[in-house]
Amino acid sequence: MEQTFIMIKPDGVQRGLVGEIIGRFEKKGFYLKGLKFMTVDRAFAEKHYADLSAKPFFNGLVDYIVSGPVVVMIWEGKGVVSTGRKLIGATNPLESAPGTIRGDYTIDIGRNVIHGSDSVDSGQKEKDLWFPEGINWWRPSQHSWIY
Ligand code: 3AN
Repeated sequence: MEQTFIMIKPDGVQRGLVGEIIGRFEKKGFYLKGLKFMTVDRAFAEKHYADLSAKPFFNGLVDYIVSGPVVVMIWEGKGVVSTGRKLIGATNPLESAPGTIRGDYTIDIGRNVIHGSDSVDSGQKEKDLWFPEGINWWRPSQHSWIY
């Protein structure tokens, strides 16, 4: 079953959006498979955003991610990578549709509340980076109410 890595960024935590964001993924029908509340250092944030290291906003992005605790999660379900990104909305909150998380709760691309993996492959890599200890073992197929 497909999995994705989702991070509620420091502004999402500080603005009290954790429950709202988790609720949107739960109500859609995805399964929460891993969850941690943690603070990371610059080296770790730089590793997570390594693909963006040449961008002019890279240092500011790292400052932002290390500025406070984040909530990191693994969500599982059919099409969770692309549908998760639809729930999140476009990168620039001024372009994210109302009804999406970014569309409803943020206006600044540099404070856009949440991260979601952009492919199944990067989801796997981000899971390995953020959850080196592994995640919970339970499977949706043990239950019948969604699948
Ligand atoms: P997404 O998070 O929607 O996949 P990416 O991967 O292009 O978007 O960008 C990663 C993160 O970098 C964004 N979530 C945002 O916090 C930050 N970012 C992207 N573009 C800019 C920008 N032009 N100025 C400041 N921060 C940016």
